Amino acid sequence: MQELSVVIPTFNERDNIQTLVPAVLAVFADHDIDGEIVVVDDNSNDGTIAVVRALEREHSAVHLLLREGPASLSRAWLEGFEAASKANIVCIDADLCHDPKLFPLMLERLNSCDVVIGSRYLADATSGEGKSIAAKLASKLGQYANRIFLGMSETDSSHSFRMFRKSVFDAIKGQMRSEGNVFLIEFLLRAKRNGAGVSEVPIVYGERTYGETKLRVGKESLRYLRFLFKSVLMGQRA
Ligand SMILES: Nc1nc2c(ncn2[C@@H]2O[C@H](COP(=O)(O)OP(=O)(O)OP(=O)(O)O)[C@@H](O)[C@H]2O)c(=O)[nH]1
Ligand SMILES: [Mg+2]
Repeated sequence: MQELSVVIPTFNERDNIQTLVPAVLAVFADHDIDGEIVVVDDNSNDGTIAVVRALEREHSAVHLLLREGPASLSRAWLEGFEAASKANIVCIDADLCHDPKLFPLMLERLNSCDVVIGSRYLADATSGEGKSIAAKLASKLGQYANRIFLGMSETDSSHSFRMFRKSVFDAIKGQMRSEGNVFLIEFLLRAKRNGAGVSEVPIVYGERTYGETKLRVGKESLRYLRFLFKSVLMGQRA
């Protein structure tokens, strides 16, 4: 039986988390996975907390981790990974853009590598049209820059949908510095520099139906440029 902690950061995702948690539990049951779900919430004010508390009461595999202090997606990932009790971790957005039915394939891949990324850019992947042009452009340019300046060979080095051995996280967690989405690139860079083997699977990247995006492209791009500049200056390549 394979172990899996599913870490889901949430900020105002009531309608999505209500659908996602049962879908994840169904994948655990159908594929005989020894799984748990860790929802890391930043004090949502739309009823997300009440929904997750009710799911927590109903299913022993569901846990709610309520963050303290200022909201931070990167801190939510960090604290969620830290709280995960299983040998493998998968990081997934709450907004139903990532399909938990891919977990068994990703787990199988983990038999021969340490990190599996759900890629939006592999040949067989498909991506919804819902994102802004700025978000799409920033993501694509970031992929090129990561390849050229950081020596990353992956097609999607910045995506949140990824599975990894807990030991990969444990080895690098003390070095993680980035805030926001750059956390994901720093995670991969440090994991690779630490010898982790990385594989990618193509995904169908869905569209957000309920709730609003929290992504601020301008702010995230500035954070990214700072990170890139620092990494290049310090000679940090994959
Ligand atoms: N705990 C926590 N979760 C957050 C925070 N910001 C975003 N999230 C969650 O992180 C995930 C990704 O956020 P999104 O707003 O979907 O960002 P995105 O996927 O880049 O953009 P869209 O899919 O276009 O909305 C979702 O599950 C959000 O609820 C935060 O500050 N704290
Ligand atoms: Mg999203």
